[in-house]
Amino acid sequence: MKKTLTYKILDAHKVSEDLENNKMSIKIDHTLTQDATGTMAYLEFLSFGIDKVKTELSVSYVDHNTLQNGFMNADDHKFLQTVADKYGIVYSKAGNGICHQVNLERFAKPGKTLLGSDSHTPTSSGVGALAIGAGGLDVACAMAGMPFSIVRPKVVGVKLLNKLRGGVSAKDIIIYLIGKMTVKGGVNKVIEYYGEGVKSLTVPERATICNMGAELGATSSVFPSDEQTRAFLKLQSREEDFVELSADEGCEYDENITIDLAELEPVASCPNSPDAVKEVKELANIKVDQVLIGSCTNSSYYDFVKVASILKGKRIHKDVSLGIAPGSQQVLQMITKNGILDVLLEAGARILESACGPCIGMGQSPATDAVSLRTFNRNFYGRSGTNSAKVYLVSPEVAALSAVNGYISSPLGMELNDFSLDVEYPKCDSLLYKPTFTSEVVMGPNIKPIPKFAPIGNSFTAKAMITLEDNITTDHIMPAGAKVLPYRSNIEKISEFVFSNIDEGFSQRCLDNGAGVIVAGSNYGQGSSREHAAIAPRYLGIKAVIAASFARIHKKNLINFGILPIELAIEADLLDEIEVVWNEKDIKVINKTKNKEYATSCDLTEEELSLINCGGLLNTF
Ligand code: MIC
Ligand code: SF4
Repeated sequence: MKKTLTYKILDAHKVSEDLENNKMSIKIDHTLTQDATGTMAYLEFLSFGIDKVKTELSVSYVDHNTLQNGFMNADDHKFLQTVADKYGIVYSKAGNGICHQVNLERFAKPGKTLLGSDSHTPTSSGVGALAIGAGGLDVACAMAGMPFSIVRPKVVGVKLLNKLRGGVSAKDIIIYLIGKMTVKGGVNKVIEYYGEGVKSLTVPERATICNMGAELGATSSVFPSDEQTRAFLKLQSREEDFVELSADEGCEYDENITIDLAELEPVASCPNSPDAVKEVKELANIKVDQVLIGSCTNSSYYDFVKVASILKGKRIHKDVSLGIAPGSQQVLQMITKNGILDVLLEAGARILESACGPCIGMGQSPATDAVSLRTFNRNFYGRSGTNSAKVYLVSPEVAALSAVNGYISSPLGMELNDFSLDVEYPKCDSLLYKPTFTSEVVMGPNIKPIPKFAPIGNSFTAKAMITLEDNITTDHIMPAGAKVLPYRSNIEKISEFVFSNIDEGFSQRCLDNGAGVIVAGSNYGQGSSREHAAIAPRYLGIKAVIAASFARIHKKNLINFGILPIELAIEADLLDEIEVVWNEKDIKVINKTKNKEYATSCDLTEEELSLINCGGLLNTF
C-alpha cells in the first residue's frame, strides 16, 4: 500500500496499536524540554528512580524564564543543569537560544521521532522528522524509555503549487492555512506538505510552517527530506544526518488542500486568535505602536536577511518601538558577521536576548490599547501582558516595513535579497554542555515536591466553578508572564493564578468549595503544552472538565493528573450543582440545579480510565 510520509515514520516507530480505540503507541528517539515545563518534567522523571535517560538523545533547554528577577529562575536553571549532567541529557544554557531554533540547527534529524514538552516542538519537523509536543509527564516517560501513545492521526495532504511572490513569506502560507482550517481544524491530524512548491522552500521556511501547525491544534506537521534538507544540514556541518524521505507517489490523504503559492498575499492573524485572518492590505493604515521580530516561529538567519533588506538605510518611525530577538547564538553570530546587526541598530532596533522573551510575556508588554505587530505564533488574550493591547501576527517582512512606515504595510512585490543566504553557519556550541554524569542534583527552595492527588472517585457532586465559551486557551487557564512563570516549580503558589486574567476569584472559590468542575465549549485547552493548566486546577479540587471538545495535549495532561475529561456540551451557570457518575466508558452528568440529565460514552482507553481511577499517572509508580 502506498504510504504517506507521516505513516512511514509512525509505522517505523510503532510499538503497539489499538485499532478499536484508534490509538497507537510509538518509540521516541529524541526528547526536548524547556525550563518553564522542564522543572516539572524532571521532578517527574526523578520520581521514577531511573539512573539515566533511555533515549538516543535528550536535550534540556533554558529559554523561557531567563528574566532573573529574584533567585527563583536562576535556581531552576541550576536544577535543570545538574539533572541534565547527572542523567545523561545535553544542556543548553540560558542565552543559547530558543529551544526549537537551536534544536533545528544542531540536533533535528530526518525520520526520527522527537517528543518535546512544548507545543511548538513540531518546528523540527521542518527537516523531515516527526516532532510532537506533549505535557512534561509524557516527555518524562519517554526519557525513561516508555512509548508515547497518540490517537492514530488523520493525515491532511497540503499540495503546494508554484512559488511565493516577492514580499510573501512562509509565515503567510501557514497563517492562510490557519484561517482556512481554524484553530481546532488540525486536532488529531498531521499536516503533510508535498508538491512542486515544496522544493522552493528552505528548511527555515518549512520550520516556520511546521511551528505554527501547533495553532491548528495538529499532532504534528511534516515536510519531505530532500535537497533543501541536505543543503541545510550541510550548512550546519551535519550532512551525515541526511536521509532522503518522502511520501509514496500517489498515496492517499484523509483530507486534501491545495495552495497556489503564487496567489498568496501577505496576511495577518488579528486580535485575539491566530485564525482571525485578514489580508494585510485590508489592515493598511492601522497605526502601529510596537513591532517585535523573533520567537521560535521567525528568528532564523533567513528571516533577518529579509528584515535587514527592508531596514537597510532606513530609520523606524518615531512612534514605533522595534524589538528584535535573534533565535539563537548562531543566528546572532551570523547577523553580527554579515553586517545585518549594524543595519538593525542603525534603523533603531532594540536587540533582545536570544530567548522567548515577549512571546511569553517576559517583558516588552505593550502600552494600554497599543497595536503590536509580532512575528510570533500566538496572540491570545492577555498573553502579551497587556490585556487591552491589540496583537497582530505577521511575517518578518510585514513587521519590518510597518516599523518603518508607522502603520501596517504590505511588502507585496518587494525583492528582499540584499544579503546573501549562502554564508558560513558557525558551529556555535559554547553554551551547549554534554553530560559528564558527575553532578549532584541541586534544588532551590522554590522547587517544591509535586502534590499527591487522591482519585476523584466514580461518583461525585461538585459545583460548576466556571463556565466558559469555545477555544479557551491554556493562557486563560494558567497565565504565564514574568509574574507567574517563576512559580512553575511550585504548584501551591501557581494555583493562585488559575484563570486570574478572566476570573480573579476562581482560585479562592475553588478552595472554599472543596471540589469543582469546569464547564466549557469546544477546543478547551488549546495552545501551550503546560501541564500546570491541569495540575493547578487539580490542586484546587477540580475533578472533571465538561467540554464540547478538547485540544489534544491538554486532554492528555488532564488524564495524566487524574481529572476526567468529559466530552459533552451541557448548559450550566456558575455554581450550578453538577453530579457526575461514571463507570468505565459510561458517563452520566446531571445538572441538579437545572434538573437536566445528559448521558455520554467516553473515548478513553482502559489504560486512561485506570489512570484516572488511581488519581493520575504518578500514582502508578
Ligand atoms: C507557549 O508558547 O505557550 C509556551 C510557553 O512555549 C508553552 C510552554 C509553556 O507553557 O511552558 C508551549 O507552547 O507549550
Ligand atoms: Fe517560546 Fe514563544 Fe516559541 Fe513558546 S511560542 S517556545 S514562548 S518563542
